[in-house]
Amino acid sequence: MNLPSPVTAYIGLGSNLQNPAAQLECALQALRKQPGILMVKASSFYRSKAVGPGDQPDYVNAAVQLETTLSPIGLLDALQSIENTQGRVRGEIRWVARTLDLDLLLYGDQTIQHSRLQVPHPRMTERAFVLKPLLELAPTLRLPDGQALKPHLDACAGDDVSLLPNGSTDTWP
Ligand code: ROI
Repeated sequence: MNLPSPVTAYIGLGSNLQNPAAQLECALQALRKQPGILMVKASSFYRSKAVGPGDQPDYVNAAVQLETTLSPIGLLDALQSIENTQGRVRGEIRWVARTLDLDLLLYGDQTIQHSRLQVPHPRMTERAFVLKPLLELAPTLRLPDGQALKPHLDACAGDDVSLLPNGSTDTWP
């Protein structure tokens, strides 16, 4: 029997509650332990101003590149189970503060329209907090339609996203 060949996927990580940097470290550990997932590399951590309505604490954001034999929905299930384990509360209201967000950004060169999943992530090209860590991992990365991502990052360069200095999270709100 042939084994499924691994696909390269990119995940965006974000947290702005309950020690966000520790939440991201914990999620990286969980991803490393997940059957069917091989972590290739993780970006630096970035501090970013919350995008969206209301007054929220700053976020910590990062991205990872992985190889996976899971299907897109299998990978989504794995990501959601890690979010749930880390206390993510799924409510009715979008864009509220959260302990952990794991977004499937890209899955090989596939475009996916499913009731639970859209790939590429529909808002990734507008968000410096996604693009900065992602392009740190893969500076010449392109969308499945061939569009380069770097010009999108240049277009949102005014967004407040900066490298998080090591050890600076002890006093996080
Ligand atoms: N804002 C930032 N800076 N980082 C995020 O990860 C993030 N995630 C979200 C919303 C609420 C859109 N804002 C964010 O889901």
